[in-house]
Amino acid sequence: MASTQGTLLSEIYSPTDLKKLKETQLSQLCDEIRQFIINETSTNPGHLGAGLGVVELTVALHYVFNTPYDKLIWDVGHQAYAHKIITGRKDIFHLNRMIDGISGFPKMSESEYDAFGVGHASTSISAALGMAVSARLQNDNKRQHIAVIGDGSMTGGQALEAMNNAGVSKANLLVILNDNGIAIDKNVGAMKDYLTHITTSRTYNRLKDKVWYLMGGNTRYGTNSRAVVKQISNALKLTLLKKSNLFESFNFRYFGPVDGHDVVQLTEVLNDLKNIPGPKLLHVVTVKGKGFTVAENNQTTFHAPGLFNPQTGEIIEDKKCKTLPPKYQIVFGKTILELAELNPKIVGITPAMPTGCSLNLMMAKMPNRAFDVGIAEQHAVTFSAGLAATGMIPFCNIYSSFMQRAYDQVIHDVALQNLNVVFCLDRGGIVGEDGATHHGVYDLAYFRCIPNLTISSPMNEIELRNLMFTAQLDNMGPFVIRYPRGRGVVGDGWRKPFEKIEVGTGRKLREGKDLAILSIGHIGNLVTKACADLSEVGVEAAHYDMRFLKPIDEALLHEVFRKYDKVITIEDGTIIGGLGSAVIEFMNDHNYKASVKRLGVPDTFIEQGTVSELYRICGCDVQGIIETANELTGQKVIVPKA
Ligand SMILES: Cc1ncc(C[n+]2csc(CCOP(=O)(O)OP(=O)(O)O)c2C)c(N)n1
Repeated sequence: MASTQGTLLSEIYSPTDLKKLKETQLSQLCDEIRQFIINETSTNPGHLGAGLGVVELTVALHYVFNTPYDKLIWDVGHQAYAHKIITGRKDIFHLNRMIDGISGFPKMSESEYDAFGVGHASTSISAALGMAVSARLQNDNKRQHIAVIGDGSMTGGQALEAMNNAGVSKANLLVILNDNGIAIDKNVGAMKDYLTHITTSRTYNRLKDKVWYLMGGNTRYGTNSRAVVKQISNALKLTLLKKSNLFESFNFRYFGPVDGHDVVQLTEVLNDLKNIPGPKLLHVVTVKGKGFTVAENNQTTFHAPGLFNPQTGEIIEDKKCKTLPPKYQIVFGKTILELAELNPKIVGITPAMPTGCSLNLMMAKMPNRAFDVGIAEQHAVTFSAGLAATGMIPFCNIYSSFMQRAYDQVIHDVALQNLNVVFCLDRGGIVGEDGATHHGVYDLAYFRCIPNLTISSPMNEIELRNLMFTAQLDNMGPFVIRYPRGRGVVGDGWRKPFEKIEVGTGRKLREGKDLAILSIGHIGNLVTKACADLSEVGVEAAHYDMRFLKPIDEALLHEVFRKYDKVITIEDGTIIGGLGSAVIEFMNDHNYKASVKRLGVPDTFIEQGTVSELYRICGCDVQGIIETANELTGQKVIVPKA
């Protein structure tokens, strides 16, 4: 059920309702939206800090612009909760990120107000530019196109490619740079320094305000904003902002910085900007977590805090967690540190996810050997290639779904050069509530066709550790280790002495008689359970943990096809192109004949939900394995024990 709503918010069902409010009421509405978001996310976890930071901006945008006719495009989209609430999804917001509920990100099929589907960073300016050019080609010169992009996402290469293109397009495009000084972890790089310089340049900001005031009339920015803007812009910016204004050199008119929490001022500025044609950038300064002290003070934790107390902000930990096995990301973080202490050539790289992937542990202990390169997956891969080409052993940790960005860099810069870069793909497989934009289900298929790559996936924490150890041994070439979001299965005893795993070898975990089940990665633990359940009704299934997709263990596959004519393959990835495909290709190439059933993610986009709900949909949970085994062996269906 939805949380209680304040008096103003309870009357808002669309931007039309919002526009009925007086400017003086907007601030109260913002407070009510903020409280609503805090209450909702405290019981139904999602992204919090970024959304709290843009409440005023969101209200001002829908107040001033004529959405959905005007196109409003959010970058990443994790900050778009206020937008969803204002645009008709308030009463179903308690279903945010749930199966059959609403997506945690803007999604075109969900609402006409979601002008573009997002989830990955740095796409908003390209999409908005495309729409602006399209409007011009269709003789629609009135439509406004607004991209809202964070300072972190602005560092992504695609955002800069789009700025470069937009600057010569004369398109009617407004880029709003939402500068809160932080990505998930603190923002990094030279652009961050540059933005800090602008926002803290007291001389520039004092003079800018003075000029605007002198030219002003009704609004703080003047009745004739075009004239104002022209007069204040170049000289002031050129002389006072470091060298020149970066955005002006992209042919954008630069405005700001302005206070992103003064909703009335924002509406005035946006109204003024509406009348200025061509590409322009408004630099808005906000605070991530605004209005919720604990979130303002712990911005990384409150990016997506999980369950918390809405009054105190205290995070509500699941007491069971303390006794559960460690998350794979922690095993990665602790193991790379251990390996790096043994091998001075090892370095760590992450594109903007140090806390998410736990490279922050190494960054704290070895700041010179662990790098956060910003939201820049392509660069992260080629930067790693450069390190490897000159003798280092980079462990480049990228979430599987974000690795999609860097496909060419993996082929062209690493595999073709046969460099010993170790790719640790975190969040491989179905990730749950983040949904279709974030599932890491394509990697096994998209990597399998690349020469020189070793592709592996551990079934538990010990295998992850040993694969990491193996990957840094001499001349291993490009080496992929793919593991899921969430926890392992071994628990306390995971930190065993390192052991080399022979590349290309799988393991037989269970002998069988009636059929064989071949798995890769953590999903193999479901097979263990399914085999035990099947055995109880007299079906004996062999279980092979293939461990390597490439090179695949051919000796093991010969054994499987010599012994069994009923085979199931299972993977937490697309059915097309992964383990199942590899096994069928092998069977065909060696003239074996068997009934092979492939379980995995079907050829459709899987939306949000819990991992177990989504596994059920894909038919690759314990029940799905048992049903498939029954189908192959002609046994009666049994219901697996919970
Ligand atoms: C291509 C890609 N890489 C990484 C991420 C993970 N990610 C989600 S939000 C975020 C930080 C974005 O920072 P910023 O643009 O400054 O927005 P803020 O959260 O501060 O509002 C990152 C790195 C992503 N969504 N897409």
